[in-house]
Amino acid sequence: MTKIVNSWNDFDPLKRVIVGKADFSVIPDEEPATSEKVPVDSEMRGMWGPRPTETVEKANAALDRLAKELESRGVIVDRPTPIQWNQAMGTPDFRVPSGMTQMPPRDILLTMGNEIMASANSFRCRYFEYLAYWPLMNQYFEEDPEFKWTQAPRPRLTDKSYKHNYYDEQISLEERLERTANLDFVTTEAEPMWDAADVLRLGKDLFIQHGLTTNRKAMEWFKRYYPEHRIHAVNFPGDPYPIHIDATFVPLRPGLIINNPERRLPEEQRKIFEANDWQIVDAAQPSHSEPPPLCYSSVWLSMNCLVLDHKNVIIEASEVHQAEQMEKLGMNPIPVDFRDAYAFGGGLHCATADVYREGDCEDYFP
Ligand code: DAV
Repeated sequence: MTKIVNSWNDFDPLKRVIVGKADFSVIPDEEPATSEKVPVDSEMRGMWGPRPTETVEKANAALDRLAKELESRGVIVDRPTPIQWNQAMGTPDFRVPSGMTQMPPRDILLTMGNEIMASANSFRCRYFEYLAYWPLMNQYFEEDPEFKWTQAPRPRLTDKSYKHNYYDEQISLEERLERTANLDFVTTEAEPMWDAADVLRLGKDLFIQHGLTTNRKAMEWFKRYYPEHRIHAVNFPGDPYPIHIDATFVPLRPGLIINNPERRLPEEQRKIFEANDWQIVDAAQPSHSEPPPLCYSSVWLSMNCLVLDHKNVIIEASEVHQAEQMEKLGMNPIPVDFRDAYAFGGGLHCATADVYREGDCEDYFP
């Protein structure tokens, strides 16, 4: 029996990680929570169904490249068990024509020390995604006597969980930004809802983005579930589609965070970092002006890197400006050709979930 699960942040030495798989991925039909995520000018509007096979194969090749790079550096890589998402699913409260994917494990799994918790996602099409990770969770459970296998309270995702007609008319970018500034999102406060990728772990402190995928009630739930931790709700007024914190606010090592220059953390929320001598640096510009086809995410996946330790960081091979900045910041960027996986839910950080990093739960903001 060995210790398999341990991770308190995104930068201590990575020893074991889950890398997603693109098999059976579906572009989900619109539902109350998802249509808001699809930009109006996107070619994805109104489309749903299995993703083209060729794109799935290319995404899997990119994910395999990442896995190989990690293994060559001594990191153990675990993979989920793909599920056929192209089938109708339902609960007593809702029905959906399909699931979505098991690509971005970061959205589903939150590792807190020796615990891995499946999140309370707001997309109905992602309700059963955790099942793709259950074989791994069961394995960790059998092999690691201290592993805590947890599931956050399952949201019911009835119609009460969403603001309907929230985006009925095509609203302007300005209006979207105004709504972000006013913390007015498509999800209601009917029940706690959160995506694990909205949670930034820095030891004793959790910085959680309040946005389209995580509501305020989730913050309250975190406070009660982790009474030993400090929970900080953060928001980034420059983001018209605030989903997930990992293309917005990305720690590289203790004391250093890169921040999306279009989505800067408000002055008030910067204080805790400044008071503890943390440096917040504007991230370099992305290399691309558009995301790849059929992609939900923005070009800022450029900063969605996977930190291996306080020096080494995997970044997307085409993101040369980000690489240059990493070097200037004293990091060693390791390029992996990964853009073919972007459309399946995100970049290098999204595509992974921590299993083991060396190190304990530190107090960086005493
Ligand atoms: O900038 O589109 C992407 C994060 C996906 N997990 C963005 C956020």
